[in-house]
Formats: sequence, C-alpha cells, structure tokens
Amino acid sequence: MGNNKIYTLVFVVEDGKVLLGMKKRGFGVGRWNGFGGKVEPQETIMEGAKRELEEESLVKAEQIEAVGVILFEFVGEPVIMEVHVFRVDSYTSQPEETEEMRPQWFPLAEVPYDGMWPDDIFWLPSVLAERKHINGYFLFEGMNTILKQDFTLTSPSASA
Ligand code: 8OG
Repeated sequence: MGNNKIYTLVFVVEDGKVLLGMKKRGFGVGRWNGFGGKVEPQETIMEGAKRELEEESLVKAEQIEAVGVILFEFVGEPVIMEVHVFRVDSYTSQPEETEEMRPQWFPLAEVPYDGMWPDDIFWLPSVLAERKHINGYFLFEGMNTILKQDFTLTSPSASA
C-alpha cells in the first residue's frame, strides 16, 4: 500500500454510549467523529491510536481492539487515506475538551449521523452496537458526496 497514508480512528464505548468529539479545526472540521489522526513513523498503528485518543480527549485507553480498516479515496487526490478503526471498552481519566476536539457522550440510539462523515451511517452502527468488524472502501468527491462504496461487516467470533 505504497501510496496510502495511515490514520487511526478510535471509538470509546461505555454503558450503551459512545464518546464522540466535535472537530474544532482541520480536516473534518464541524463534524462529530471518533478520535484519531496520522500515525507517526516510530510508532505502531495501535500506539498511534492511543496517543491520538489521549491528545484529543485526555482519555487513556486501558484496553483497545482493532476493528477494521477503511480506505478513503478523494477524486483528484492520489494519496489514499488508510484509516485503522479501533474500539476502546475500558479507559482511565475522563474526557475533556482540547484544542482539537469537544467531547460528548451519545447514547448508541442517538448518534448524530447527520453531523458526521456521510459514510459513517453505513458501517458505524454495526461496529458500535453489534461489535462487527469493518473492511471498506469509499470514493468521495469533495467532503459530502460518496461516488463508490464497497464494504463488508463481519462478526469476529464467527470468522475466528
Ligand atoms: O489528523 P486528522 O484529524 O486530519 O485525521 C483525520 C481523521 O479523520 C482520522 O481520525 C481519520 C478520520 N476520518 C477520515 N475520513 C473519515 C470518515 O469518512 N469517517 C470517519 N468517521 N472518520 C474519518 O479521514
């Protein structure tokens, strides 16, 4: 995957709620999302996920699980974003607002999909509520239009 740039995306889940952050700046500004960002050269992808979660929300993951990979291509952009998705079910230290994110808990039935990346509604409900794993590809034109999509949601217990 030579032309891919590696990113992380972390969802913290507790008691039927998910922690999302309102992105205050940069790519995806104005959208609710999990926490994450670019992986640095000297760290593993999972280390990058934990680091970004703590930098953006002050939450420290105690247990973290890799739940899949999504490739995002943007028309006119040669670099594909390879986003590694994680789920955290155990953590220490409470979420707090940072320069990048304003965190808020949402019941799983009230996740604000209208205010999120438009692909999320297709896969995130199954990842959050059914603990499915996601493997997918989305082709975007700009920030709002999905031109192509191809993804599978699997039950990790069934495939193990
Ligand atoms: O460092 P930066 O904030 O630019 O990293 C981008 C973050 O946005 C990273 O956590 C991956 C995430 N992200 C995308 N595309 C999408 C998407 O379509 N849906 C969701 N939920 N997150 C995305 O780059």
